[in-house]
Amino acid sequence: MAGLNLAAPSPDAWWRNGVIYQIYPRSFQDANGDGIGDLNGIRQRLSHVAALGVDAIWISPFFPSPMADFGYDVADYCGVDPCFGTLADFDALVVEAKALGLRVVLDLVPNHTSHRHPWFLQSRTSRNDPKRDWYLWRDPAPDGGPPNNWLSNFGGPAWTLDPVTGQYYAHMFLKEQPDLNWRHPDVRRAMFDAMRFWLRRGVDGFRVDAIYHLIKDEHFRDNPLNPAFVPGGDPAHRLLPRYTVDLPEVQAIVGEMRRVLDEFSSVESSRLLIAELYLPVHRLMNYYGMDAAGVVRGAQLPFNFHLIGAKWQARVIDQLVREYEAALPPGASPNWVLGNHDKSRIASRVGATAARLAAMLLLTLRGTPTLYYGDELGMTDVPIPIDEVQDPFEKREPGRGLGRDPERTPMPWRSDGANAGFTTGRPWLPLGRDWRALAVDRQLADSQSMLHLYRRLLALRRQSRSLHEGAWTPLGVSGNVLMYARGEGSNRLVVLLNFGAESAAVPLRTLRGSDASPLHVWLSTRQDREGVVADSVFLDPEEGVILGLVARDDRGVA
Ligand code: TEU
Ligand code: CA
Repeated sequence: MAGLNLAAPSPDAWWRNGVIYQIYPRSFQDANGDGIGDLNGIRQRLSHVAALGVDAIWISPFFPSPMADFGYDVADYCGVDPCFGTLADFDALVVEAKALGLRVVLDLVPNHTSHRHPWFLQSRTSRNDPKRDWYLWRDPAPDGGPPNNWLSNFGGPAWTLDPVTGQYYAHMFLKEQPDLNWRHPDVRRAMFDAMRFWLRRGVDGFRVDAIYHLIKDEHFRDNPLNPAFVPGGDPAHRLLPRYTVDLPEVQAIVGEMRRVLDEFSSVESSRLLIAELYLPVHRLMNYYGMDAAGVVRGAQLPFNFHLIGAKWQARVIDQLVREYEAALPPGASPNWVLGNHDKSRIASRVGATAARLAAMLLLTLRGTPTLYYGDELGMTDVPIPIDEVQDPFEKREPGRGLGRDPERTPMPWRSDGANAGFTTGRPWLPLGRDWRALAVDRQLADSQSMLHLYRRLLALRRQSRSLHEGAWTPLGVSGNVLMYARGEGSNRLVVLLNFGAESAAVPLRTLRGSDASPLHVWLSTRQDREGVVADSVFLDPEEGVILGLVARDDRGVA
């Protein structure tokens, strides 16, 4: 039993070493044949998620919505859109998820509501309406145009003139998504009550959408020009979002949200706050909300999206992980993300073989990984014919590669039949051409599939204390091979990731330090090659391996 290395993590920190799986509900499983995934579909597929070996699901919005932004335009924070099911379906989903050991995290969209939300309908009726100040209304500029130069993330101005009262309202996204005024105490109260509604129903936390936008400059100053803007790029990047993003007051709100979650936390189980923020590493750190005693009072997981934009080179990733690890305040937990419903899929960004390497990277870094549904199958971005485009961003800025439909296509479950077992009807977005080869049933039958690699990696992470909570120690870069260790002493694991298109040899003496014993291959991304390595590790192009001092067989359980 040498090297046996199992430990129960501290009970309040399920999320600290847990793995989160993001479900985009429209595209996961359709249970009623209308071509749109739904809550009952998720229920049918929970066993897939549990067998994968993750700890929690985060479900993108399923609340009543006109679907201008596919649910990120909420018309009722305390309900279920009929296209996704009912509140009873949701309650059943929670019960069934818990029974399988899965936590449930919801998507909270507090920055804006739908333009059809009763709050906005009331707010727009008159300048004196009690709900007027729940949103951001301003007079036109002297020329009748928008009050300032702020831009919508989806192209065009962040202001729309409402003829009813002759004022403009602000929207960081679509005009169908008016921004709430988070300086108004009643807005905060209303949103916190919506959180409590779901917490009482047993949810384990929230991923909070666009959280860094919550507060805008109170003087409504113009944003400065972005000197690095390249014409033809994302039009929202023409300006630097100085007065619309990451204002210091946001952090106080994050603290308030956390206190709402803590009302429902217990020693056995803390409720989780995940903050969606695209920010440089040093600015992310503020969102932990460390207090003087070194306790996280803000978001436990301010999303770290840096792997999404990083250049796919060992040296770049090495630098990124070092910078991020070094920036973490003591007591704060790291987290990593490869993709989500807004970004090109990892397998399309780096290629099919390197996507296996990316899986090993994601699941062997320290902290909490978030997986995007379908990445465990190696799904790629699916080109969408122009007449089938759904995403409003693509419709507003067509043909520029900004649209998000390609990474939101239906999950292929079965290689037989017409629509991959996703729906008996017509899927709301087309399946990728490779859906038969990618289907879950096919991959289950192939021990070398991406799905089995994900399962093995997740199983290893669960079994190995070094992997799920051990220290991360950089071992440098050799050529295009990224090298790091997890854990200490005889339990230490070494991870070698060959980012290069050439094979590589890594001499063991560069890894082992003073320890002279041979290393054992625990897992490779390319083939079954468990065995002893005595001198050098030879890596195929884009191969990753996990090595241990002690052979798996000698370790008893792990
Ligand atoms: O995305 C918000 C967000 O921050 C991104 O759109 C961001 O501006 C961009 O990706 C930076 O590169 C969230 C949701 O994830 C997205 O699906 C919604 O459309 C949006 O908010 C509005 O709710
Ligand atoms: Ca459906």
